[in-house]
Amino acid sequence: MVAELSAELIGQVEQAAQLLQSAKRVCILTGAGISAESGIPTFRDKQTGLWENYGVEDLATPEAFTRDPKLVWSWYQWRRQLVADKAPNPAHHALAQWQYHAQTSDQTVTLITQNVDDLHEQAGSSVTHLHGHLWRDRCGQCEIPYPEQSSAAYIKQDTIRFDDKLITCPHCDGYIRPNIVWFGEALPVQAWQAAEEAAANCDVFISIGTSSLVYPAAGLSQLAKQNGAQVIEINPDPTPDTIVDITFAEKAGLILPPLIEAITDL
Ligand code: BV8
Ligand code: ZN
Repeated sequence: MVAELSAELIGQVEQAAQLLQSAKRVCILTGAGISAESGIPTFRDKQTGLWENYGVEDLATPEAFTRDPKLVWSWYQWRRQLVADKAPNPAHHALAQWQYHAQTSDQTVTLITQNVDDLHEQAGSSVTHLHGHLWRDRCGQCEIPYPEQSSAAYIKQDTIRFDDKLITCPHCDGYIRPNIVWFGEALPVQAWQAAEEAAANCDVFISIGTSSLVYPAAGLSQLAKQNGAQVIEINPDPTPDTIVDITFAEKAGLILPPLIEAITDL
């Protein structure tokens, strides 16, 4: 893996590995960019096909669902179909390997994601979802999980349907919607508290594959910095996150495997 890196990048990986190896608490925040190499388009990518004339902000809001539930539900069914056959990439696997290695060390590696796909779980990571789960539904009115048994441990129902027929809640006359945090909606309290605690108390904060544009998630690196953490960013494109100490302007799938190898081998 390291063979693909330039001498400069190898030096940066070694510098970051030294920092991370001695860190007691690490907080990682991932965004859509970590799933890009698995073939899942990011939010920055232009929408395609049927959806090319819609912006995420036109569809991922409670107002859009109230106005046109069928349109919004169809968009999520289309996204589920798009994501269903995608697999974790080397970046997901590297993070899961690091968490596994940390179990027998005195290091805590907390993974927080903005993503609604389950590729971190598929790679074996334990992860906190700030913006919900693409594979979970709930009633848009009484908020009961649908189907009810899916509210327990995270299971990806094998009986996922992709048709875009609206489903009415068995308990009230509300429509079933994805259990996802839309723009203008509050984040799940426990998930947000876990993210704030991890960011405020970490020695190193790593931001991977996020444009750092959406709040409150985008404020976590600032919170970490204010509490004395070093901040590392892995993103091929520049972001407005100006408090970064080490920037890898590269793809996560290229940087994370050698970085985790360097940390766990040290
Ligand atoms: C809230 C689920 C308050 C949906 C998402 C006006 C009205 C209301 C609210 C607001 C407002 N103005 C501002 C706000 C706040 C708003 C916000 O921040 N808006 C933005 C647009 C300014 N935030 C909210 O509304 C949040 N809620 O504030 O509630 C409240 C409080 C109490 C009570 C009631 C209300 C909720 C925000 C969550 C929205 N849901 N996702 C779905 O998936 O359908 S957001 C969605 O976009 C993602 O989850 C993520 O969080 C966000 C940004 O996406 P990224 O993950 O960063 O992906 P992106 O495509 O942007 O970037 C990818 C990056 O990867 C790029 O930089 C690229 O260069 C890089 N990359 C590409 N390839 C690779 C790579 N990196 C590494 N390796 C690669 N190979
Ligand atoms: Zn209901």
